Amino acid sequence: MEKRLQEVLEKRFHKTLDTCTKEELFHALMEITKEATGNLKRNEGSKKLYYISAEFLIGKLLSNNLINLGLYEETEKVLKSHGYELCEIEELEMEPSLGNGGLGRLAACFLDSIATLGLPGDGIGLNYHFGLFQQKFTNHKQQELKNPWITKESWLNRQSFTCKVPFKDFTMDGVLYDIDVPGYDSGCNRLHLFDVDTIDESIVPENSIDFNKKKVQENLTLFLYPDDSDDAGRKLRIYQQYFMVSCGAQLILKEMEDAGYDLHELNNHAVIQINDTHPSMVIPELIRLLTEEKGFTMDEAVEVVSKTCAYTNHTILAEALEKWPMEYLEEVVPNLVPIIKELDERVRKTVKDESTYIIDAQDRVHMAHMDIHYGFSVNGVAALHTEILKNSELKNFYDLYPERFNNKTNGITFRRWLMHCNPILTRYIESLIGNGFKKDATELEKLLAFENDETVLNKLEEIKMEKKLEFKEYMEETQGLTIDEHSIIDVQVKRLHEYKRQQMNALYAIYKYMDIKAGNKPSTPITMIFGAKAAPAYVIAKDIIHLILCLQELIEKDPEVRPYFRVLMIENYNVSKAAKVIPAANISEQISLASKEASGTGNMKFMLNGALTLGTEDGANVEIRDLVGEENIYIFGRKPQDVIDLYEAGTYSSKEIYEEDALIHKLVDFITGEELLAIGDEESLTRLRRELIGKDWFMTLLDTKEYITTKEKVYADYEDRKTWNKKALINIAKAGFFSSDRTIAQYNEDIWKLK
Ligand code: 26Q
Repeated sequence: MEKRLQEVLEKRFHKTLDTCTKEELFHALMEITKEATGNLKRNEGSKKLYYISAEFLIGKLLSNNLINLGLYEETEKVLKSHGYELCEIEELEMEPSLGNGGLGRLAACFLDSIATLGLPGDGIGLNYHFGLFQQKFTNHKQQELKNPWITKESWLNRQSFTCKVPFKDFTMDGVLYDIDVPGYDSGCNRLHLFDVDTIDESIVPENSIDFNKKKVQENLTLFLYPDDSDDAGRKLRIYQQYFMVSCGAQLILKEMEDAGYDLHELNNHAVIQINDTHPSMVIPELIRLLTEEKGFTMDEAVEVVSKTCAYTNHTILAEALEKWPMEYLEEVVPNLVPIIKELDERVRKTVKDESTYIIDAQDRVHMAHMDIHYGFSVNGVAALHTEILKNSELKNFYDLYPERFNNKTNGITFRRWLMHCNPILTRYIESLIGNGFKKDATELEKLLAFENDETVLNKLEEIKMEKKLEFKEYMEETQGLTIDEHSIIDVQVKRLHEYKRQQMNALYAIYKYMDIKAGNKPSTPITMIFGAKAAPAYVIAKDIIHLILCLQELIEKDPEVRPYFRVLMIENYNVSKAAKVIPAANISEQISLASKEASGTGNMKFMLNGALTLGTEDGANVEIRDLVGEENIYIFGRKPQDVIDLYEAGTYSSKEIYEEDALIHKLVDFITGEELLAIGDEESLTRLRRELIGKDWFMTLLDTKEYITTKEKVYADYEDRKTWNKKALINIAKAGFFSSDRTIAQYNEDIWKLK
């Protein structure tokens, strides 16, 4: 590595390891890493997976690629001997923000595991120039800025493949950029990101995310759409989706033909995993290409496409299920309209249940319905989620096609979420149980042999302290906030959404603030940390951020409370910040309204790094509980079935709770009390308080009391550090199940069957 680094530095910059700048060093390292990845063998076989997704939240790549290539430690040593730290070089890399949250990050973890397991499988997505917006806090509010991440030299490799995508009044030329995906000690796959050469980045002003939505040729791949985006952007979203699937479908067919396969046997050589409904138009697009360009009859095309496509559902929120007005499709993708109508007709001929039709009475196209009728597999992302799909949300489909439904509980790549983000813990685990867990994560269970070993438990606590200190330094440098490393670090980081109930955590903060003001000081100080982006058009979500930032300001300025209790918000929460805060956490907040969080994956990352979960009976929390046992997790709140019944009955009234419960009344009123109004914006805080009392669609007030008592118990339990550390050890030991290597092995075994 040293020799090669010196060569590259000399050739490119006429510098040496001792004279180069950090930027030059970063570029040299990127070049060497790309070269090493390029030399890996491609994973190959007679059947290939295409994982098609509007989001791939891959994060920074330098360190992870070095780890997977087996070059990390050597590189670290070489740099150290010349006075550099690899982690400071890593800071110079821009983070691609090609995803919103869980779904996008899952796709990235999957790519890592697919390559690691040696399976031939590529990702297909879009190359958004500004990704998701960048978040800045101004006047205690979220401000959105563009987030350029593509530098002159980057991980993107331009390819020669091009294709034409026909829209209504014009055709666009798709171009392709690939990012190599090296597996851990394995071969290599690719992430294909499609783009257009006519994009004009200059139409977006500085400090803004506004642009002319009508100029599709210039704006198509500028931004990733945040969920719940405004109506004006919805058509553009269809343009993006169609562009992605048409380019993807053309690439797939070309690869199949180049390999000499008969397209009538497409399903024997390709499987397409549709990541939520965002890429669903790949089904009618493939049918269009096969019938219009490859001489297929409609019957032949429908049959082979149905045997090739599989669909993953990531949400049970009705409002998040995509239903596009036919009118929009006619305006954007008229080529697909007759095909979608034909697919709907075929359903109508054989199925009585109107609720499963693709086109509904309001002439809206239900993307998920198309996926289920014309795909061979439907999966949920955690055991509970899949059961809810089968028994309520998609019951009518389950009755039709029970054999298509299956569960694939999500997972995370341990290369990023243990080895990279927590090398000291990784090394310590290795010293205890050897390095077999790096290839087989279930070997972490060997740690259970040490559950009563005080030396080991103390060492785990020391490692946590070290990660807290690193995080403290980072927060000081980036946001000027000095964290008390001796405090309990209690973290809720995830997209902001009412169903995830950051507002309930904020109500707890109000409770604690008042309690301390009343003279009850906690024995160990508490630091509550939030990190979340809100969709720019999601008003209440932004109000919740405002509330949290106002609480932060109130407490930071209060010398009576600040030494004991603080509320801090991480600005622009993203993958790299996740990798910094998660290893420092003692408590993992997973407090969604039961039945609403399909799985969650942050919960798995915290557990793996020795934090204890404070959560509801939701998503993968249920499986975490089953693995670690009731005594090693804190579960509270209304049960999923109760919540489903409450919605069904329509009897939930937050107003009643507010009026009958004096404590809740006080907490909710504090939102518009004089302390916060002196800091924040009256309109925003009033709207939030009114929402909580008048609607509270995600039932915050239902669980608030039990949340407060449970959280008090968690904090009290922290005082018995030995028992706490034992619980942490058991969480780490039981995390092996949540390796995405396991998830991918199951996808392959049950769905993909790659050869
Ligand atoms: C839809 C229409 C228009 C614009 C945007 C969207 C849109 C964008 C993103 C809808 C949904 C998303 C993202 C969903 C998501 O991240 N779901 C999460 O997926 C994770 C991986 O399976 C789960 O762990 C989480 O529980 C689930 O919320």
